[in-house]
Amino acid sequence: MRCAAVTRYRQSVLIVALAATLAGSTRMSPAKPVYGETPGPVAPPAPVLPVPTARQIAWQEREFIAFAHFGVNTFTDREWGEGKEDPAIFNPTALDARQWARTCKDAGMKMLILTAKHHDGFCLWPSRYTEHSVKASPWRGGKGDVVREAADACREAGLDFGIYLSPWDRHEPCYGDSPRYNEYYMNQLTELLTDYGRISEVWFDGACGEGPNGKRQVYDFPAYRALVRKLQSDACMFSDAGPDVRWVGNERGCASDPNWATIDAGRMIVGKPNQDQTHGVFGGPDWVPTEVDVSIRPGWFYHPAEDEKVKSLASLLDIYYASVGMNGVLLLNVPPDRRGLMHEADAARLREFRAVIDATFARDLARGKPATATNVRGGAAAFGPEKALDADPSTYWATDDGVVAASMEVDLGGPATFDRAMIREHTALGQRVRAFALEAWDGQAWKPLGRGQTIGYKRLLRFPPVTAAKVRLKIEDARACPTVSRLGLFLAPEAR
Ligand code: FUL
Repeated sequence: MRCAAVTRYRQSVLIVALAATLAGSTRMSPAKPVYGETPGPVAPPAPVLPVPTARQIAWQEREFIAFAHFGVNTFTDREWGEGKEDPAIFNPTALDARQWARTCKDAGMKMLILTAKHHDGFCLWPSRYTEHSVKASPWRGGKGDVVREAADACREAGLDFGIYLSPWDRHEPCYGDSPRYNEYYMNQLTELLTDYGRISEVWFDGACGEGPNGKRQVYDFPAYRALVRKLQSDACMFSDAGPDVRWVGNERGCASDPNWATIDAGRMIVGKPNQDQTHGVFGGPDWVPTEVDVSIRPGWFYHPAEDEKVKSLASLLDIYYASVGMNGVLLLNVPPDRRGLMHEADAARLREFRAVIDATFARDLARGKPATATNVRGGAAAFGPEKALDADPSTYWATDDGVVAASMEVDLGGPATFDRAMIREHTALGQRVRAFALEAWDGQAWKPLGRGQTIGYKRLLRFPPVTAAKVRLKIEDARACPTVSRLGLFLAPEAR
């Protein structure tokens, strides 16, 4: 539904732009309209390429998603299995995928990505292409299918579902015989992409620990990608190099400023992360935004010894502001334990986290306030600064073509206290802003609250509580006229 709406929106943007261009060419004197009047349609800014696809927009709008690392490692207390594990050890005593879905849903996550196969090669579904799977385990008498239970539970809870299928496989004998293993891998992908309903993300892990004397497998990524596109055209593919979503370059849970949604994909190689992972490339030719993967515990898999080491609330909040608040999507791993449940300690921490995020962003002190701007596109109310303060995410403040530095000022109608700001660009028309600053009027002068390079889909700023009656957003530089769809001001519960 959402994808169709986005496509329709794009079509209407193009039609409006075309109509306005034709109308403009016959106009005798293009007198500048006075802001607030209705001088006829003003064309929206032309897109600045590249722009996100509908599937990438849907992915970014999820903002916060879950990873579930689960498999033989859960039972051996390891992070990387060797591929020699006896399937008999896989025997969760109380597996309940609905509890996973509930835990994720309550945390405000929008999708769950399950490790259908990790590097050890053990498959959580009864693949027809190997015996090394749940069907050789005692769990559910060898008739179980974790992928099925997880996919069904997610669908029932209204969560999207994604799969992680490790290319590196330490069990499969044909690994290293490149054509044969590529066929094996694609057969498994086909099973996962045809038998489990809608798959919204496919995670291609670049890790390989074979070492200099290990097996050499040349992965056929172009063929893998074509297969995903053919079987699940809405699915986003993650890897170091995209094509839809890129790794952020660390597993600490932070993107850094700048974090451009664009890269030069031709320079990226899966398994060989480079500097572009972290920052992207401003004005790069390919739209491949960052997914920030991090675990709620030190390890990716469940280890009983880490029950006391679940990340603190403060650390999860830092991660949130450095990922969702830095133009990324947060992929937080919550590993099911040996019972087959997400652990109580993790679930409790997620509830605390959600409560703080909800309370922080419940009341936007700038919503609906009057605003002025140094430049408004065509002087048209449709592109006025109030559009960054309304409840409609599809409207935005925009300037005239060529105006890449401008500011908007919000009148809060009296002193208001806040310590968080949310700024967003209308990224359906491309990521434009390259430098901005936020300031508050203290009665005598403008005082800096924060500045940065990246805004993108969403930028969150944290600063000590400030009381002010006016706030100014300065766009200092942009690739093309800026499109600001949101300026929000909030007070976190910690400061109330
Ligand atoms: C890495 C893997 O080696 C880890 O085990 C984990 O799956 C992480 C998300 O990606 O590359």
